[in-house]
Amino acid sequence: MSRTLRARLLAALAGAAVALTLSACGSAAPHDAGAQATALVMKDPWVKTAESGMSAAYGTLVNTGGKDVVVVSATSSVSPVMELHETTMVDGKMAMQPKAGGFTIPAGGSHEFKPGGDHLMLMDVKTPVKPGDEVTITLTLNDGGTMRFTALGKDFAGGNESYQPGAG
Ligand SMILES: [Cu+2]
Repeated sequence: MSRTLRARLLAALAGAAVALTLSACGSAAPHDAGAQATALVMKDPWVKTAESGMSAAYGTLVNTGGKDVVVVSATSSVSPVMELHETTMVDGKMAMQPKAGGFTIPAGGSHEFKPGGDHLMLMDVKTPVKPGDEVTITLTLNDGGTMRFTALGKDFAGGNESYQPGAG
């Protein structure tokens, strides 16, 4: 390879690197309020079937972005009132209570919602949730953005921890 050709090749590669850097910056433009919201992906979301009353939604929330995201509230098509719950031991029994401050999904990390652990609580189911039903759930994030996903209705016998309103 001639010296001139090598110099040209290097210059071309450097140019490509600059172009990549520019486009990466462009996608994170500050005026794009939806940028952070789209960094969250809910994997395998499902909601426990229920005729009425309380139920819960589960799944794994993945943060593909470079910033921590805090989920501060939730609402759904079948139960407008929802709470963010954690499960703890109270007097030797599993009990759930609102999670103070919401759930932080670390940058590049994930947070699992599962029976017996953290979950998205449907406080008052108005429309019965049957197996296979699609329930739209909207999460509100600490930056004011929202993130929406569809959870599938699924029969499940567990996740009946007693509720400790306002505990902790
Ligand atoms: Cu709960």
